[in-house]
Amino acid sequence: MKNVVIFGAPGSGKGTQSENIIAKYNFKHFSTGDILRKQIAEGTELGKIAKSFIDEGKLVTDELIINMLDKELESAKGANGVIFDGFPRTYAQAEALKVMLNKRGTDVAVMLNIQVDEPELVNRLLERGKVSGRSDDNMETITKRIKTYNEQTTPVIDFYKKEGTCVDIKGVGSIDDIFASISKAIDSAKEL
Ligand code: B4P
Repeated sequence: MKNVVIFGAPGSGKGTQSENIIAKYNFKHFSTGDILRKQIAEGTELGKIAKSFIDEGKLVTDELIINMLDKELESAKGANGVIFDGFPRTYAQAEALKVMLNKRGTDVAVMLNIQVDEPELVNRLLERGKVSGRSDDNMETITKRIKTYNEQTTPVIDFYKKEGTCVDIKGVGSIDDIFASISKAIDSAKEL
């Protein structure tokens, strides 16, 4: 089994490249952003709480996210691999993911650190905002999301560097070229 963490700033292409990974490797996909947006659309209690954080460009609390993912992980039994998209987003989430996977006899095989400069991130998210209808794809919230990423999410890179599983991926260029680098990193990662 290969557990893949796809990591990067908002708009770095995590969702886009996850679709390519699913098409090629048939891995199970957990996008915490997608799960939260589904909860919001269904008007659940979790969705109501999550919306207030997301619209402010803030992270939903670690406790809510970790409990949510621990439950979702039950459906990954027997999968060839799992993509964690948008999770972990804090050091505490990275530690919790290791515990969750270790108790199931596995671990993260590779962390793909997709690197994109800030002006390009802003451009992409503003473009997406024209069609996505997402309440967080506007200039004010995008600026807050990037600040949150720089302050709270970048320490996750150190976690995986220490684990020896972080692979830097140049995230600017054609989607196919970026995916070629990602495939190489996944193919080189050890099955766990
Ligand atoms: P997410 O849904 O994870 O969203 P994201 O980071 O904005 O998007 P992503 O990087 O997937 O970008 P995409 O591929 O679409 O999170 C939303 C919110 O949920 C967070 O802000 C937070 O509040 C909350 N949340 C989620 N997970 C959480 C957690 N673990 N803990 C706490 N809170 C959490 O790409 C963007 C655009 O770029 C697309 O339009 C795409 O077409 C384009 N694009 C992609 N690759 C390109 C390329 N190579 N060239 C040009 N354009 C490209």
